[in-house]
Amino acid sequence: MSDHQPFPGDFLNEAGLNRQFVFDLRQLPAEMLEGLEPMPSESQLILLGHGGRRLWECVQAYGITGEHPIDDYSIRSVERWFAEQLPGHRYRTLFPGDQPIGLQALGKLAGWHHPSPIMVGVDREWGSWYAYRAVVMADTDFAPSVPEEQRSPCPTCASQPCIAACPANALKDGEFNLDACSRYRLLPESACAHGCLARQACPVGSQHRYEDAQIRHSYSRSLAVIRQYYT
Ligand code: B12
Ligand code: SF4
Ligand code: SF4
Repeated sequence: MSDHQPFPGDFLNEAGLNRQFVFDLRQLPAEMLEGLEPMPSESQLILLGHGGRRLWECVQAYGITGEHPIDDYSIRSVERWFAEQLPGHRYRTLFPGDQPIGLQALGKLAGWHHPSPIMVGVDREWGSWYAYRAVVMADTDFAPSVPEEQRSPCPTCASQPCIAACPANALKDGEFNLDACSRYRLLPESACAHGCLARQACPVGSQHRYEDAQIRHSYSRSLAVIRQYYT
């Protein structure tokens, strides 16, 4: 029998934070912990993500408005999770926050991130329809998670429809051309101002494709960041 405390995952699944991974701090490479300065009582790093549509439904139901509704909702959900399911435990939310954290690098260690021509990670089950929502350092004692393997669909995707679907040819030379993508997205009549045609063309996990409103919301945010880079 394990001595670890049970992981209260049902609450998170219900809240739309349905991808969860527990790292023991001592199993993480030192460079992942740089600048995070764990306190002696902190023993684990918990990575929370979402896959599919439920998170956005929860955000809408929660009625959060403002510039960062998904981040705000994720922070509140983590607060509620600790208050209701893990009373007495101490934690720090590292992301969302000001701390720079390589989420895809962390996702790689968890077996979530698999590189793809579109740069957004793509997974056999979720396709590209997942993202990283929170990273928490805590004094918990959950059983460390085991990374899932062989979940990348790209190596066996013979026709690679994502590449041909990009009107800016940003994926064509085996390297993502962020400049070509960004310039195309900024054009007045761009077909990609509020969504990515290459991402939509990927057949993997299409049943988990976000609602149009979520796609529009997220791409409007990245477009605003790109606009700042280019002005
Ligand atoms: C800066 C950033 C951007 C910048 C540029 C990326 C860049 N090359 O600098 C911009 C604003 C363009 C961007 C856009 C998007 N992003 Co972004 N972005 C980030 C952010 C905040 C930091 C990345 C970084 O600089 N890491 C540090 C450096 C040192 O790491 P790195 O190892 O050198 O680079 C890694 C990534 O940056 C990635 N990468 C490199 N170039 C590009 C280009 C793009 C477009 C993307 C998505 C990734 C990417 O490849 C490396 C693999 O590990 C991460 C969140 C995070 N904190 O990690 C999200 C993140 C990578 N973005 C994400 C997403 C979803 C998007 C968008 C699809 C959002 C949207 N719906 O509009 C768009 C892409 C659409 C498009 N074609 O424009 C997700 C990816 C989720 C996944 N499943 O993998 C992340 C992880 C955020 C999250 N909370 O989950 N993004
Ligand atoms: S279309 Fe194929 S190569 Fe492109 S992201 Fe999807 S699985 Fe990967
Ligand atoms: S947003 Fe448009 S231009 Fe950029 S990679 Fe996707 S399809 Fe290509």
